[in-house]
Amino acid sequence: MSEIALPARVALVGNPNSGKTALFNALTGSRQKVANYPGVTVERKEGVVVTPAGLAVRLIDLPGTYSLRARSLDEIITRDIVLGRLAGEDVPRLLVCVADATNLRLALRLALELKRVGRPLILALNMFDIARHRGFEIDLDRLSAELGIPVVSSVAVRRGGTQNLLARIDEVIGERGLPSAEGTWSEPNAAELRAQRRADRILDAAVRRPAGPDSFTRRVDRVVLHPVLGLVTLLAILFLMFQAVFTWAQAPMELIRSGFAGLSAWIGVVLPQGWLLSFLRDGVISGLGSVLVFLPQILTLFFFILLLEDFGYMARAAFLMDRVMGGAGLHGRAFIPLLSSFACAIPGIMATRVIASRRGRLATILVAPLMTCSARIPVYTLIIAAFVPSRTVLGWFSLQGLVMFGLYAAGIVSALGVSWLFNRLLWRRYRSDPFLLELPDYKRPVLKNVALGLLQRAQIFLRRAGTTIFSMMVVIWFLCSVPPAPSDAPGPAINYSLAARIGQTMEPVLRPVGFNWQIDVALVPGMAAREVAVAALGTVYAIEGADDNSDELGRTLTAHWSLATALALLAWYVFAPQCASTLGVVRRETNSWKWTGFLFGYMLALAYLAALLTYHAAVWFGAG
Ligand SMILES: Nc1nc2c(ncn2[C@@H]2O[C@H](COP(=O)(O)OP(=O)(O)OP(=O)(O)O)[C@@H](O)[C@H]2O)c(=O)[nH]1
Ligand SMILES: [Mg+2]
Repeated sequence: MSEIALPARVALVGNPNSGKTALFNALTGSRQKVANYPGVTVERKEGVVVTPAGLAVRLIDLPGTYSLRARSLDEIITRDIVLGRLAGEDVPRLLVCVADATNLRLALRLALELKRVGRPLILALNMFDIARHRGFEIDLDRLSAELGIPVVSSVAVRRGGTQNLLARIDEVIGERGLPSAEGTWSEPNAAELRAQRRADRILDAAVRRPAGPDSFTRRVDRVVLHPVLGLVTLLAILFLMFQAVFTWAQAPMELIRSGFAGLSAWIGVVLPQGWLLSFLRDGVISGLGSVLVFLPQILTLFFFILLLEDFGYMARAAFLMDRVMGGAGLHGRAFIPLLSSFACAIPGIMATRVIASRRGRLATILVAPLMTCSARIPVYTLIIAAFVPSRTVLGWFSLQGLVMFGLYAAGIVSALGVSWLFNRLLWRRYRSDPFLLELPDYKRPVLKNVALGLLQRAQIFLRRAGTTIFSMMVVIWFLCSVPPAPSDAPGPAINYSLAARIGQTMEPVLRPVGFNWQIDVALVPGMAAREVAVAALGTVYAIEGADDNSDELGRTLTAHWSLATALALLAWYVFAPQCASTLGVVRRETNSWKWTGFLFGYMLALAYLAALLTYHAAVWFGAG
């Protein structure tokens, strides 16, 4: 009888990109990721709603699907939840089929299929604002009568846009009580399949559609999907992004930097010389400051990505890249996971669940960590800002922005190359199945979504700084400070520390690629999070150069490294299998230590090779 105490579960089921997550967020006040392309949600999420009648309901947001005949992992999750097949979990008492009101054909088919599951079902015609604006005339009563289920309109992104749905949930649960038996579903037989084809007839009876497709979308797509203009647009967008990262972010970065410099000077005045001052100034402030300063750049990049996602551009980019990706043996559906990996490889690797074929998915997982995740940004920009002159080339391109663009391009090109190679070596006769992607209509970006997305990015970054990075800083400071140097020691005290000993042990292996022991030692804690390497360099050099106390790490680096070393470190970072959490997720998603080890090994080999070649080429050109 314990079940009575638990609120009923209500599941949101629907085609990809129909606005389930937007609806879920609106109803539960959550902030799950919403974007205008199919396949955003790959996991179920649960939240609580209280209906107008005061009924508490547990709402579940699910990955999008076209049918219960699931193929990919994300669709299987949806099917199993809908049917209540997961052990130890309640069966949903009510299904809400969420449909994009401007795109009802497949949605009605799904609704008819869901009806066969035999539990209460409501059809929510979402994006009703867009449908009305474009001139759709939808007869809700007729639709409801034809389908034999309640039908409501909804606008997930507008205040009050979910009222009808909430009221109907109250009614349905109130009038029918709560059935709890397991849902039933089986592969439809021929007669049942025919019954589902009624969808088209129902659609014709209840919906009058505008004559043509969305004209704004059509006009934009004429440029954006054009074989030549489309690629030019894509490149221009990427390019603008990296220019902005280096120009817009300068002012706030300067502010943060001088804030930390002020703090560091102040603490030097109020605290006496000693280990506490060293810990706070060289460990905490130098270390964290050298990482936090990159927040504006990270947010600038994400501002663009979030805007494009909400507008509906990303699916077009996937479409444009399909040929190239196919040539490299990647499935068209790999685009979005790879794109997500620009934020972080972890959500990217999870997003590969939308790829049905095991090999296609594995290939994508293996190359996702080559995409330039945001944790590389601090490393890249630190070195670029220090070593690449800040000038414009060809009129108005910033040279620093160009180099950054080049590093991102290197990540993408190597991912394609590696995938191509694996496809030839590992599974020679692999042919991917055809790529079907619905191109959503463009939508005006919801600024609130973008703002919330940025806020979340900032939170993630600050949380990392406060936990992983901070605790690593404590360790690094400790390693750099013990044992203390003998009082008559010539040279900096750090040369006697444990850190120096670790670095010097690694040095013979990494000397050929141009790294000094300070870099070597920074790479180790970089396994916890890539940015830590920057923070570690901040600390190592702060402790080492107690007297030439330059408050800017970049300037210290130019004094200690050759250009060749700096370039080699950049090359290393394009490939290095850093960050243990990524390896953890690869292990979980592939369910194989073998592939995880393979990933680590091949990336490490590439990193070493790339750094080696870069270093020697640079030395040869006189940059040693
Ligand atoms: N104008 C308008 N836009 C909406 C509405 N509902 C959702 N959107 C937008 O539609 C896009 C897709 O919304 P999501 O909530 O991510 O869709 P989803 O069904 O969760 O998609 P998947 O997780 O990929 O299956 C986003 O850009 C939303 O902002 C609506 O009622 N009106
Ligand atoms: Mg979603």
